[in-house]
Amino acid sequence: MAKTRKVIITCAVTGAIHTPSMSEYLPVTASEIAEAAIGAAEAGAAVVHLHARNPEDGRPDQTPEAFSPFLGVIKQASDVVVNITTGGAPTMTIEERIRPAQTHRPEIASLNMGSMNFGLFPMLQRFPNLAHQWERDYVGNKDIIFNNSFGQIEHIVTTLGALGTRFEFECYDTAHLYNLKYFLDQGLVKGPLFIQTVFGLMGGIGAHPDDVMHMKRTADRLFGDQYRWSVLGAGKNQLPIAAMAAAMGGHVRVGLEDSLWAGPGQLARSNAEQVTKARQIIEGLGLELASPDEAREILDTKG
Ligand code: KMH
Ligand code: ZN
Repeated sequence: MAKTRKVIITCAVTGAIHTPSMSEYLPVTASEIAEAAIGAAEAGAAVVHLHARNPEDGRPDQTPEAFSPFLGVIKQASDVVVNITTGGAPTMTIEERIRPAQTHRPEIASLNMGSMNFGLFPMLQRFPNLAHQWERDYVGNKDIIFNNSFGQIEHIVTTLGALGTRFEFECYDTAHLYNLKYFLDQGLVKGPLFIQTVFGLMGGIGAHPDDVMHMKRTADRLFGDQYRWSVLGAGKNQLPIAAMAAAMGGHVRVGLEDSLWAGPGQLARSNAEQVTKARQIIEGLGLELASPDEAREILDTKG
């Protein structure tokens, strides 16, 4: 009998883009982040992508110490694959961004494959009543450039690669796939590459089905069978993009980092709620969820 294809759900539980006033369900404290990650794993996520926040006001916090309390709790409770951000927040320096992964040596770290404008400001129209001034300054900033130069990318792959960390290569446009191809050709990264194609963020590629097809075709042409394809749709695009990719052989990422929503005008009450919705789509297509150990095998995290 043919084996059923296994689909990896990654859950990005809090991120650095959404702010606490946008949703009371956004995890902020270490215990909220731990609870959200464990809940997502119990609902079917094989990988959790993690950022930390200052518990006082919810600001992104990229100190290694901010990650320690929830990493310990998650490890105790679950065998979920841990993925630590090196993106941090687009306002942080590369040295700040790399430190949590350098310190905690996760199985996976995110790696953003190119610089781009980061247009958070349209969100201000949807959330005019942000409680903190820092939130208004951050979201309202029209000059955010997400800096990921070739030198910075090389610094991350060599520093973290030497520690045995594998990468979630975040590609927000086709140029980022070509950048990744350069690093592959130079022998600085090795397959299977876990490529997270990102759709619908202002500054990156759109979220039209043609955009998804174009990214996939380009990745197929550049990487053949040397990559594992996953998708992330921002905001309302989250589940439609997940459904498309799951049907086309991809893996999916959900979580409150990428979308606060469970449906039109309906805030997701937890990360687990979004994982459950993705799971229903995947299982409805006759596919199976990958367990954490199956994800390790698919992504070759053990090298
Ligand atoms: N917020 C996502 C669109 C990172 O943490 O390295 C991208 C992200 C970046 O997850
Ligand atoms: Zn992230």
